[in-house]
Amino acid sequence: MRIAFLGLGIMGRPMASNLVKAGHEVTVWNRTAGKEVEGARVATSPAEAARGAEVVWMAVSDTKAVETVLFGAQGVQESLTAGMTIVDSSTISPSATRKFADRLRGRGVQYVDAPMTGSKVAAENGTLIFIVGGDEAAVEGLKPLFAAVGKQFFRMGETGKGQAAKLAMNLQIALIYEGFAEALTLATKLGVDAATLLPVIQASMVRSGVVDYKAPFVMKRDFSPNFPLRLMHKDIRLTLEAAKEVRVKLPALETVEEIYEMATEDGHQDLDYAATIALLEKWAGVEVKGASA
Ligand code: NA7
Repeated sequence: MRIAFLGLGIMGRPMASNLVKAGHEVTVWNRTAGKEVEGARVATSPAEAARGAEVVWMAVSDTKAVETVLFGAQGVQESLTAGMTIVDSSTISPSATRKFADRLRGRGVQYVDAPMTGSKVAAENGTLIFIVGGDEAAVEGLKPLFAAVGKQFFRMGETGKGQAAKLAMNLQIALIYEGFAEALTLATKLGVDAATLLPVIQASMVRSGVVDYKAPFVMKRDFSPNFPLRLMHKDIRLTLEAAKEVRVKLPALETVEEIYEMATEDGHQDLDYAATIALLEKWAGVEVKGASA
């Protein structure tokens, strides 16, 4: 397929690369020039990248970025053709997604929101999971592309529901990690080493995918960004906004949002969200020690 891939960040670049490896004809664009993908053509604007594409796939930071890429100067909307499918794998507002789709309705294009779960490593290995909203036939047509960059996709319903479900997923990731980080901090302060506690966690019902994934990084104190704190913070805020729109109260997430706010004030925004533990450690006056630390 002819694909325009817009946004070559931590997630987008390996995704575009896997699409090339799967034999697709890929044109890439990134806001800041200089990022390339081997085997892909480079365009100088979203409009240029989208010209003649069957699928336009976005993986950019936030709602504003998606709006700019679609509707800004030299945006995708200048190159729409009937039959084109626009796929958005950024995590953005569900209600804004529906508005963007409405603005493009009537131009003969399909709009599919396909945010993903799995971070940098899954993007590199092609094992992402896509949480999808959009017309059933359009989603079906994307199957070979999802297979090239991911291991599974789940259709949640019409456009916007992929984003809604994604926020429900990240809410849990943020809260589960917060629980893990608080437990390690308290245990350390009470004199129990994290390295001693971890096997108990892993043997018990507390074990989770989040803990499996994050524990080795925490134990090595490797907070290089797999999923940057600033992006998890963005998702937490999006979740709270979406909840407010439907008058749902999320007290635990509201508290965790404050922790991300303070971690940002401490300058941790570009580290992995696992670095929120540093704030808990600062308050407790301890440092969680790993097995070999
Ligand atoms: P990164 O690594 O922070 O990359 C973000 C990308 O978005 C990067 O290509 C940016 O271009 C691009 N970006 C940011 N703002 C804009 C605007 N205003 N216009 C166009 N392009 C923009 O994020 P990830 O790859 O980890 O994540 C991408 C999405 O997937 C995000 O929603 C996550 O929550 C999930 P730059 O290189 O800075 O010029």
